[in-house]
Amino acid sequence: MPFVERVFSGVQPTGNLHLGNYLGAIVNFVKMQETHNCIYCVVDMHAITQGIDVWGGPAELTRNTREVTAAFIAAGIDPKKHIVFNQSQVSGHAELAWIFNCVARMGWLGRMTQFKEKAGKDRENASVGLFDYPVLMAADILLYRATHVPVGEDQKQHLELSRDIAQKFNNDFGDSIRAQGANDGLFFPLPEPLITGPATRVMSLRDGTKKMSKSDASDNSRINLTDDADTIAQKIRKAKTDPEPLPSEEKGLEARPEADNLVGIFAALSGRAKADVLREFGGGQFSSFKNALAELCVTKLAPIAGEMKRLVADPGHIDSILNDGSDRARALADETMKLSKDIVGFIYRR
Ligand code: AQP
Repeated sequence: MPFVERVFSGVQPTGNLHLGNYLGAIVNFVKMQETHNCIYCVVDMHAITQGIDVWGGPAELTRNTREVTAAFIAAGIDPKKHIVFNQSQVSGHAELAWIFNCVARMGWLGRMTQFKEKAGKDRENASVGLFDYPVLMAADILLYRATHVPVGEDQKQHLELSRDIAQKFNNDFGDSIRAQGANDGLFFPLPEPLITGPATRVMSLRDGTKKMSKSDASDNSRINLTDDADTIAQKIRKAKTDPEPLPSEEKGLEARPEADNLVGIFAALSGRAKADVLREFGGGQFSSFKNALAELCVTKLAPIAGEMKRLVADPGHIDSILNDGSDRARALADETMKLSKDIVGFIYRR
């Protein structure tokens, strides 16, 4: 069965969006619009998998859902040509996740490093939802039979699990799928991760070995998309570096994670190669490079922050975008759910 190429990806409304989310995911979301039909989802059901202290409670979830939607649009996603919606408005995500819960194996989920990191030592106290997060993610993607998923490097393992689930479903229900007329027995595509660009893993400004993250206790570890110019400049000035000047060649960044990260951010924001950035700044002190980086960050992020502010001031408009996107997503999802129910053998009102 040839699959129509379709892009799906999501972002959790769990707090301040940061430069890592922007460079690792949203920039690629914008680019993919030129070549594919795209579905971009604010994954509010994923957001509640951690403790309420992490996602902030109902009012915060609503506010963050609108803010992520605003970030998508401010960054250049067109919600009329493509689909922008919030996950909880389309019940197919939860329904397909249940079927996949019965396809995925405990051992597969037990190997997920993100669960181990997020649950920490107190695994007994982690929510069942946090453990099951990658199954819901597989359902998000496969509900639209999406073929391509732009994500940051940290999501690679979850994407591999989505492929395993799709493959096992196709195998387990092969006869039923063939009986439906799909003679090669493939109902779900094996979605391909698109982990591209020079900043697939943006690291913390305080520790070049840790990824930049919304949940880091230190706000100085990340540049938030809504930070003002002074805050951005201050965070970059304070960013951890080492005492050596910048190298003139990329090889010189090896074993210097903080320098490598800052050069990578500069390269990604300016659309230049790291080697090119080092040709300009190599041999110089960090202070002048940091000034140029701060200026670049402000130039690129200030218009997005300004537009986000304008958009969130009108929640009714954002909600109408999400409602319209959800209606269009639901039409596609319902189709997949009907076929999936036929394949599994569930009776439903036709
Ligand atoms: N540091 C990063 N570098 C590159 N890409 C990143 N992404 C996240 N952090 C980085 C990518 O952003 C997309 C949306 O991420 P998410 O909000 O759905 O999930 P997350 O990984 O939980 O984000 P955070 O910011 O790291 O949150 P916490 O602190 O909760 O762990 C994904 O494509 C992700 O790869």
